[in-house]
Amino acid sequence: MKKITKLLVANRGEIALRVLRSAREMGLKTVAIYSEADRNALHVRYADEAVCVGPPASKDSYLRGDKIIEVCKQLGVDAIHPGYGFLSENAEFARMVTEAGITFVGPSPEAMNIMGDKLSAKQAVKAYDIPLVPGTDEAISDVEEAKRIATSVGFPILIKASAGGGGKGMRLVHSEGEFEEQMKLAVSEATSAFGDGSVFIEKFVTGPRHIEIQVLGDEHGNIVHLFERECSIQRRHQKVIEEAPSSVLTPELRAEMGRCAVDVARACNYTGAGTVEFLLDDKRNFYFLEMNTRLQVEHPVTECITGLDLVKEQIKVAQGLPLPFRQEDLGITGHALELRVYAEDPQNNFLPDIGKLQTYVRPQGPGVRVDDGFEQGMDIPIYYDPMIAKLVTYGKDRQEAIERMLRAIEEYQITGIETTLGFGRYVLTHPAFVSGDFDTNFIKDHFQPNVLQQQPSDELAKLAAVLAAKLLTEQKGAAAANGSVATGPVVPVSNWKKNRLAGR
Ligand code: MV4
Repeated sequence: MKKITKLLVANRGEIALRVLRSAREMGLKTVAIYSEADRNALHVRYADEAVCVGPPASKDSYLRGDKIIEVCKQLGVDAIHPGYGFLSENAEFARMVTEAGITFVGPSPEAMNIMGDKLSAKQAVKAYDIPLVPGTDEAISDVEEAKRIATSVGFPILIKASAGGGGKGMRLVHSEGEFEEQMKLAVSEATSAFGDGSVFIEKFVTGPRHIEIQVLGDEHGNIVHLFERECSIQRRHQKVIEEAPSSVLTPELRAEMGRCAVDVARACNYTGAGTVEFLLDDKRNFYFLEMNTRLQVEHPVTECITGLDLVKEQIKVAQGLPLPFRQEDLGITGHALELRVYAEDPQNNFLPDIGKLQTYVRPQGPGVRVDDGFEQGMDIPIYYDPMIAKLVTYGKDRQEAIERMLRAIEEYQITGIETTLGFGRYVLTHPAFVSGDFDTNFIKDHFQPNVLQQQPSDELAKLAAVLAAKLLTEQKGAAAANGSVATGPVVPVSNWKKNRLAGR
């Protein structure tokens, strides 16, 4: 047992606060780190101790692994939780932490290295029966050979950088004539972006859904999955809405994808919380894409439907404890949605809109969870990700989760900056979203900035949602997005300031 008594959170913002909360519940002493831009941040105030690790830029503070380890030694910290982003998937940092005698709350550096590279991930899972997108499972360097392979796979194809991820370093090739030029570009881009020019080919799956499975492994060889998250609603590889469970998975498909996800984790002796990403095509074939070796932003929806605290599970596993449940003990209850609220202006190409949170009042009430790291009066710093909050709602079914989300958006009061709240409401009331019939092209297909300008009453929005949802329940997903919902997408912004709450 590597007993943890004092935990340092090597992160900032909402995830730092979220991790600190679970640590506190477990009776651990807590340490925050912060940059000069985050002196007044909530995570700094929440922790028992806080140490400034440098100037605002991430590379001078939150990415300074050496300084962070130094802080641990000075304060007698025995474990580091890296959150997501920053150093969370840096195998070298994990190794340095371990070598300093500190517990890294996360997988081994070896597992991170295997899964951090798409081709080595494909190689690792080869021994298992896991469906991969047709293409190459080795780096291609010879253009002529690559062209032959692409032709036999069939266009359109994607050229992907092995070291890439989250959409970085991908090139779509429609025909043989474009191939050579695109491959040269892909290799040179991968070389400059990742210092590794390895690329491979995959058949392009058109209009896929992005479905990911949460896994959890311990140091005794036990691995379970915690079901899926549907993450297809994204804009330029930035997720906007996530939900669990997905409305397209049958129990059989869920079990099959779950088994594959567990095998992917087994292929690298995974410990801790991880996520296995799949594409699901329109015929419900699924393909393993990549594994993320960290706790993800959208983990709260999984917590809602499983009743687990993933951060606590991570910390217990890091202490060497066996998982306290088996796969057959786990189940799904209810439905959860997460809306990422960004300080961005949807009317202006989602440009980050930093500034002071003049008004900041969170929604409350049944089935609402807000994970954030700000308070009224605070400035949103320009140096980091513009996400201000994750608005999570939970209900007995999908319809209740949607209704609660719409109600929560209405209650949310934010002024001083533009946010994506109204954009979220647009998506949540769109018949294609409400019906469950959407894929990763949803925003491309259904959103232009001008849709946020017409502002019918919010009652109408609710009605639209309810109508479309009813249609779904009655016709079990088959119909819906066939145009029979006349109301169309409705309503942009939070209405609170106009009249509603003031009048009550
Ligand atoms: C694909 C694909 C279609 N076919 N691979 C984008 C992020 C990275 N994790 C993988 N991505 C994709 N890989 C094949 N063979 C389409 C995407 C993709 C996508 C995937 C998940 C969520 C949103 C997406 C948006 C555009 C493209």
